[in-house]
Amino acid sequence: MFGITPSARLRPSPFYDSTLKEGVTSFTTYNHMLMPTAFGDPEGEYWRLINGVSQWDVAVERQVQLRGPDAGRLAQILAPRDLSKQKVGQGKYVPLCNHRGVLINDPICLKLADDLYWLSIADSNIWFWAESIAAERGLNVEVSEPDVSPMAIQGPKAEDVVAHVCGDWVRGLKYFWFGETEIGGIPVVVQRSGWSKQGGFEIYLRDGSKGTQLWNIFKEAGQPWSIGPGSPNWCERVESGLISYGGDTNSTTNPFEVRMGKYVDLDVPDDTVGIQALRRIAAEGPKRCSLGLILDAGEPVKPGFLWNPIFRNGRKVGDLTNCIFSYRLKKNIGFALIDRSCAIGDRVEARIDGLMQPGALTDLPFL
Ligand code: THG
Repeated sequence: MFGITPSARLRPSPFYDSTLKEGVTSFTTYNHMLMPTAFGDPEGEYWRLINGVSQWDVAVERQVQLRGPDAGRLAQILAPRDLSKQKVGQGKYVPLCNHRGVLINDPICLKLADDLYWLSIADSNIWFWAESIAAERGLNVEVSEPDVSPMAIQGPKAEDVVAHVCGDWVRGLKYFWFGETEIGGIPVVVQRSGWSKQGGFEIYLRDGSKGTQLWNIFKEAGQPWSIGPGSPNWCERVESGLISYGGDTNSTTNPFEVRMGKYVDLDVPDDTVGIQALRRIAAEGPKRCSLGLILDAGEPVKPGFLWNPIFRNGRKVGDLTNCIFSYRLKKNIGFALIDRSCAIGDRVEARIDGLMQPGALTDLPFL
């Protein structure tokens, strides 16, 4: 359709050549990089993730590294979730909020050592924010971006593939826990994680010059399980209720509204960014909540632009932040960010592409 002009602002992924070779057909932009989103067979890519094993270039999940004696203090200042019991080798999913309690990112925080943390970030600039906060609070910590690029191996067969490459120790990893190792001399971190609910691992490549080599090691090792290319899968993630920062959230969304309240600890230290606002929001009760919406229309609906308005009895009550035809449910489903007065079972209408689409509110996740 059109090309993309390279520039210094667009960082290449170490797996770019590999995904081209795999036949990538579209990309999206994320953290000033290109992320593959399709390889020409949407339904096949979906079922490969559900039934088999899928290999993803997710180098766009860039790392913000905190290193120094105050790294742990800085992590706790940035994240309104209690990190005091986080162990070396453990990851935690953390909301990051601004002074108004608005969600500004939702990274996984990896603790590599007492003085070394990575925030594996979603699509917003956290480096500037973290570095300024560290300096203004006089902390002894360096904020930087290390040479680290994640690749995901996802699906029910992922564990067999990763164990075949790395050894059986990976089978013992608990969710979000990780280990440091080498694969054919290539330094990596192997974590049980990934943006799907089908199980799997992320391999954080620590040498950007070895992307093609690492891709091919997993591609070859995965042949007995019919591994193939894929990407964070929109259909699967909506079915599974995974939130996309910047997709399902905007400049007004707080964590309580998008089912992230369980990752907020209101008793973190008072100098945590946003905690005063979060305590106030929690006390007043959030105004909106997230529910699922299942449309009556049985044929795939073209969602057009997202954040489609939702009406109940003719009054606007919220927004449909995504909408997709579910291959497993055979229905159009999406997330409704909606007024607290709405409840599971309510009948509503979403205006999509100029048409009113009736449906019912339901619990999340769908599956
Ligand atoms: N992996 C890594 N970095 C990432 C992502 C990832 N950075 C960007 C983005 N994804 C960050 N956002 C998420 C969102 C959800 C999850 C992980 C990262 C996730 N959530 C589970 C859930 O909601 O059910 C489990 C959370 C829990 O219970 O602790 O996995 O995918 N490296």
